[in-house]
Amino acid sequence: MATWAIGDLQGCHDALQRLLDRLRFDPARDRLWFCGDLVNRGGQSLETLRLVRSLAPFSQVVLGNHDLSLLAIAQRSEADQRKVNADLQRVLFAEDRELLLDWLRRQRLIHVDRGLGWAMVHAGLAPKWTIRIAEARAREVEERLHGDGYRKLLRNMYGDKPSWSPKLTGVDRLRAIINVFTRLRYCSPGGRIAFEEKGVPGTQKAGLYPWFEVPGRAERELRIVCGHWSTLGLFQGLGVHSIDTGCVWGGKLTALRLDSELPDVVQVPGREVRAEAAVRA
Ligand SMILES: [Mn+2]
Repeated sequence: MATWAIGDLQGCHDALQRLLDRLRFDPARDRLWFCGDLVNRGGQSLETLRLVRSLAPFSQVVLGNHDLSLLAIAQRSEADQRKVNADLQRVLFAEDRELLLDWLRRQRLIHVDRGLGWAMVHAGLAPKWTIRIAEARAREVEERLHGDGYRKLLRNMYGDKPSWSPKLTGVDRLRAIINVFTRLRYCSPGGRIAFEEKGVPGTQKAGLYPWFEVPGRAERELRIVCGHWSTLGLFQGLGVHSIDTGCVWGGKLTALRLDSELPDVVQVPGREVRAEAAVRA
């Protein structure tokens, strides 16, 4: 019995298959946690969604910004859906599109397992959020996303503002919660997200901190596994394990074992990328 968290796949089906082989993943015995961003850019988003959905009885998935973006695009006109990249179009025009997108929409923003001692989010947590507060904020979005109001939410999801504040209401509140869970890397001590900062720590503007290093941040009783920050690479510190190791950019795909005292890391080569194409967009 092993529980493995797996980093951002971004449509890299072959790398996931390599990793499952390396882990000798056995659904009768093992469990998987996927950190989100299952789709986009890797060229095999359709196959990746099919495979991860087939593993649903043995897995937990949290939503990433690219997953939500795919769900939002799927609400647009057919003409607009034809304007997105070929990798996402293969999902949008697949015969099993509704099956895959309905399943994706029903995933969560945070997964917590107190018995195991871990929580999983795609990007991060706001400075003042304990695990319990984060769960409550996530439930607000999930209720809307899993229910009849999901189309309206997806239409109004995009935008960098406002910053999270407990006083927010309506769609502004849900957008701010989504931005924290799925897009955060750096923020101010007050929790304003610096969306433009994507580099390694040390390259950010003064007054900004990686979300897990913000002075005065809340105590968190569980270890946190997350993805989203490929330039950070494999980072393990301050109770945070960040495991997006740039699979889609020709880096590695990482699995982190969660059910052992000392977390154990397994990596396989990511997507094959020609040098000139390996420029991060
Ligand atoms: Mn992401």
